[in-house]
Amino acid sequence: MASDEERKRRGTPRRVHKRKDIEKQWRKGTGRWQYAGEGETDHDQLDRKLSAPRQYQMSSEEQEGEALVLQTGGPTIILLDGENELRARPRRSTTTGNAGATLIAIGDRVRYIDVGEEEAVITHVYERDSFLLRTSIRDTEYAQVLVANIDEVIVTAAATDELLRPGLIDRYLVACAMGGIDACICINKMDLPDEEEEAFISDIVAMYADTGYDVLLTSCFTGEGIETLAARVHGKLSAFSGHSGVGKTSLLNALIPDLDEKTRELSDQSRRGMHTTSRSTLFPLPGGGFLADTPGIREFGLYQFDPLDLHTYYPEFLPFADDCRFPSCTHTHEPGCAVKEAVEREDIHPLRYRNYLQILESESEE
Ligand SMILES: Nc1nc2c(ncn2[C@@H]2O[C@H](COP(=O)(O)OP(=O)(O)OP(=O)(O)O)[C@@H](O)[C@H]2O)c(=O)[nH]1
Ligand SMILES: [Mg+2]
Ligand SMILES: [Zn+2]
Repeated sequence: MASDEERKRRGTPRRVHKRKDIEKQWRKGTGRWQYAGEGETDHDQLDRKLSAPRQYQMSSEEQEGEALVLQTGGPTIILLDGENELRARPRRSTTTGNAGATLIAIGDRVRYIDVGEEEAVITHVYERDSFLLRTSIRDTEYAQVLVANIDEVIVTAAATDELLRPGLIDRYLVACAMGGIDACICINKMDLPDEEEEAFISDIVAMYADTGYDVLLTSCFTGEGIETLAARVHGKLSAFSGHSGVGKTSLLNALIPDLDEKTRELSDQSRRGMHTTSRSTLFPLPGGGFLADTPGIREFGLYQFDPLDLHTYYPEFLPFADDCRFPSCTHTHEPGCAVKEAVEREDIHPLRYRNYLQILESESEE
């Protein structure tokens, strides 16, 4: 429910409790104010209408076509029929089947009208089957859809101390699971680690493989794993997502000959936090399918996070969670916690448990 202040701003009346005199007074007034009776008041109805996605009415069937959104975060580009592309813009009356802040994301299916001069106007955005959402860590009210309707997100990291952060990988995996998208993991720059680092990486690979995630190891420099990656994305809609500098754009260039997207210059390597890719783009793959490049993300908040749900996104916790003494166990401090016991026996990888605790802690700070 909206706060009183917010209602004042929107001009929505304050909720009035059911009382006979008020009810009568309203009935004398305009129909709009009539009391709705049990359960829902007119105010509730109005609130519901305001927060519901706008309904779509097709303007004219011959005039409109369907398209796939290929690019956002610069000019919006839509793909019409598998070949032709148009620059597109939403109009003020664009309707959507989706609640939430992001009107158009890559992977969205839309209806459009060709308005000439190689421009299109988007009239409607279809409801999304799945989406990858992120919020700003500081402002968790506001969610951004990074990609929509994607078959698989390739959570990308790199084989260096700084860029192999299982904590961030876990956040991505949880966000994908929350949004209904399959995920796999790609560790790039496998030409870099020495023997000792390789042992650490093998441990991480085994940890994720044990929980059921596929892990691909790649190098854009030696070509290691590129064919496996190509087979993985063939014919699907996939997206790279991960920290800036892990080599998402480089991988894309390796998979799509002649693409030549801009990657970070070697001399810029030390400039931390510099993002080379600033827009999200879906590129057609040579053998069929699409692959998205997205801007690197350093911080990643989870939208509508419920601490009691987090363990459901850790598949290897589930068999133990049933045996916890308390049904609402958060697996942090509770006595008789079977998850914690499993961590002690190393039936659950301690690093995964540490990531779980970190996500819980950071998402509970407000
Ligand atoms: N050693 C090594 N370096 C790589 C590899 N792949 C990419 N790089 C380098 O890593 C740097 C970052 O690569 P990008 O492809 O720009 O990384 P990105 O993930 O697209 O970064 P953002 O666009 O900022 O999110 C570049 O200097 C690449 O040349 C690799 O397999 N091995
Ligand atoms: Mg990039
Ligand atoms: Zn527990």
